[in-house]
Amino acid sequence: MIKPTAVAQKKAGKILDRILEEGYLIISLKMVHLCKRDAEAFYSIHKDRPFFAELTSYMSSGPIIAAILQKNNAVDDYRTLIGSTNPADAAEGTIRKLYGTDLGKNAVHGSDSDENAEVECSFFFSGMEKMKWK
Ligand code: RTP
Ligand code: MG
Repeated sequence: MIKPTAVAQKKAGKILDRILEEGYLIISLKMVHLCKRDAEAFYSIHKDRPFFAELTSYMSSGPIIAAILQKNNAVDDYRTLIGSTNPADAAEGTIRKLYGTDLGKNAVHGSDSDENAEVECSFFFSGMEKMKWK
């Protein structure tokens, strides 16, 4: 996902371009404005964390862009590409360092495992939209 601030700041094109340059295929792509309940469902893994209310309010504050990306070792490589959760700690040249503002407004979301990637892809996209490239 490209998070609301990065979308509002018109960074989505640059972020998607970088993702493509790094060798990912975009399987599906959509812009949507999540309601609070959608954001709570998407981030239910964090429902007991102290930042859950703040996170879900923010993620429903404006449109986000959701994408399914395909690449070998995509989950690990994408997390390297985006950098640490807090942009202040992210390595130079990473997406969060370049386009993130702070811990909450950190430009992008990435799945943390193949299993969660499947769940998260299914949250946004239908079976037909999840078809892999050959
Ligand atoms: P994400 O799920 O968004 O890709 O980020 P992540 O794996 O790097 O971080 P995670 O621990 O899953 O946290 C999800 C999002 O919650 C916000 N957060 N706020 N206030 C806080 O202490 C705090 N900690 C995390 C961040 O925006 C993070 O991306
Ligand atoms: Mg996470």
